[in-house]
Amino acid sequence: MHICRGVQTNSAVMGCQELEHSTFPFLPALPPSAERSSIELCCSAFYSAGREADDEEKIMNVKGKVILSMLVVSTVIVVFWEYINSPEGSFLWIYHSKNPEVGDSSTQKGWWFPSWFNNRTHSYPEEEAVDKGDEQRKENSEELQLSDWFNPQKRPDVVTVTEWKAPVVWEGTYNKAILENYYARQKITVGLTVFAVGRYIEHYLEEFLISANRYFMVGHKVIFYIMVDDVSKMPLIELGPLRSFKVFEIKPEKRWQDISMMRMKIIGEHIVAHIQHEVDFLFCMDVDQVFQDSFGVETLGQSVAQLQAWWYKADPDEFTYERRKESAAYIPFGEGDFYYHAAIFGGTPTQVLNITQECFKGILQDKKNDIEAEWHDESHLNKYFLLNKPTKILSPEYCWDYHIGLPSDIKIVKISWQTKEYNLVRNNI
Ligand code: 5GW
Ligand code: MN
Repeated sequence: MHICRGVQTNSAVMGCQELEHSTFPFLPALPPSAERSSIELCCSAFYSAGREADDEEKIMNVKGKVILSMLVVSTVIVVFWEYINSPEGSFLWIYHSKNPEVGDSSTQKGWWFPSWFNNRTHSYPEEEAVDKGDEQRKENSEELQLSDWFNPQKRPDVVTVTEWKAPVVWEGTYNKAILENYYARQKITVGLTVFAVGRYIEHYLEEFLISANRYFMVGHKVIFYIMVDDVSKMPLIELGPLRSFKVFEIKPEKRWQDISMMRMKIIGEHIVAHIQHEVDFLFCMDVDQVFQDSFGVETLGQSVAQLQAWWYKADPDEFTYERRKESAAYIPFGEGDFYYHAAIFGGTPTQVLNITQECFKGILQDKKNDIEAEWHDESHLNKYFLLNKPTKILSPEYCWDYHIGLPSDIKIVKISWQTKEYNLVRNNI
């Protein structure tokens, strides 16, 4: 099973080609005129046979017609067979074979985007209880259940399952071998977006990419999407064989708050324009951090949130959520599950698109109302995940700040924060 992008489109095109190839080669032999010309040749050689030859010509004509109608019938059967075996069971695949150009048009999104994602046979091992209605998934014998790879009892010291039954992935809770085997068979591609604007390029980007090359989704195809304001400053980095990168130049925002917030808009645009066709899962990360250890397939899921290292033990009423009612990011006291860190979030391209679009809507609404959430995009992300619960949560081991120290909860640090040198990196703005 291959959860490849555009499977739908490819199989539709192939279906079309196979059909043409199976019928077309017979066509030159088909036309009655061709039959007749061979019969005429025959007649000129044996004209003395006269009437008999005439009869024979009629018989041959009938034969030709029979062969022709058999071919028509078989063509109809082949077309019908393709029809009932096409994934949609519909002639719509003819339209799917056109690769639609992606733009801002929401009407276009409306008809092809959902069908493309809904028709995959891929299942998400963290979602045993969720999404049971999908017949295709049930039929899939390869389906991996949460209990196949996740054992929350291995870490009784920490919260490993949320109220909505999503796993919180801590070191020791997951079976790496089973997960690796499962995702290797699916030949997944994982994307990773990272922004580096202004001094963040020379300060953080190289270390981030070198470490990501070494530790992010080792053994799987990875595409780094690197957004910079000055392509000429891109560090030269040699990537491993399964890794590639795409660099995009973005225009810098005037206000620093906007650099961070505009990421939501830009990520969404890139998902729609190309990322959705290129990857099965996507992560979005801050650049001011470094991979320290394996950040692997145990982190993959439909929508993935990161616990903020400073707050993972705190009471929700202490969280630095946006507390002003006027903001779209408002979360009242008494509500909230966790404080999520905007430095890492991810999921399937559709889910990440939804995350970024909803957060950006909140940001725009706040701008209209002349208010800015306390922690900018992070406040909006926390509001989003309160309303749309993540299907998987990563423990603070996945994004640790060594300034906290190293409590016994933290077994293996997978990514660590860079020291905040705001005076060095932000004084340009
Ligand atoms: C600059 C000044 C203030 C806040 C952010 C920036 C900034 C952020 C910038 O000048 N250039 C830049 O590329 N960024 C991107 O936004 C980086 O990917 C960065 O990791 C991300 C979030 O900004 P951070 O990391 O400074 O925010 P915190 O919440 O980690 O302190
Ligand atoms: Mn950061």
